[in-house]
Amino acid sequence: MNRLIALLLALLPLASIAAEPALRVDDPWIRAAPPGARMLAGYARLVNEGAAPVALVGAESARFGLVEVHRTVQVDGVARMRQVESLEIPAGGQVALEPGGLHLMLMRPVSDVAEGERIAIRLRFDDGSEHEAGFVVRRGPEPAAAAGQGAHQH
Ligand SMILES: [Cu+2]
Repeated sequence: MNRLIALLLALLPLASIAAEPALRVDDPWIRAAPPGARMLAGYARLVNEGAAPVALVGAESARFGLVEVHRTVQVDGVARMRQVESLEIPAGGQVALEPGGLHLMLMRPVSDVAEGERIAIRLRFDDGSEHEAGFVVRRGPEPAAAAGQGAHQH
C-alpha cells in the first residue's frame, strides 16, 4: 500500500506538466508603419496543441499604451473594426490573426517602431496562462479582401 502511494506521488509532477496549456504562437509579426503612426497591427497564428479549448482574453506590451484584439468586418462594403473580448482557439485547432481579419491592435506606441525590430507582446488566456512572443516588425502582404481598395491596413 505504501508503495502504491509512493508511486502515485512520484507520478503527480508528470500529471501537472501534462495539464499545462500547449499553445504555440507561430510567425508573430507587426506591420511596419511610417514614423509617427499612432496605431499598428500585429499578426500571428495561435496553435492550440492541447486537449482543451483556450481563449485569448487580453494582450499587453511595454511598447504600447494599449493592446486590443480586433476583428475586421465588412459593413455595407466598408471595413470596420470590432474589439474581440474573448477569442477561442479550439482544442487541436488554430486561429490566424492575419491582414484583413483578426489582429492585435497596437495603440499609442511609446516610441516609433522600426522595421526589423522584435517587440515582446504578452498574450493572456482564460485559463490564467500567459505567453510572451517576439513580434518582428516587417512589411507584409496587403489584405486580400482590401486589395485595390486603398488605405485599409488592418
Ligand atoms: Cu484594429
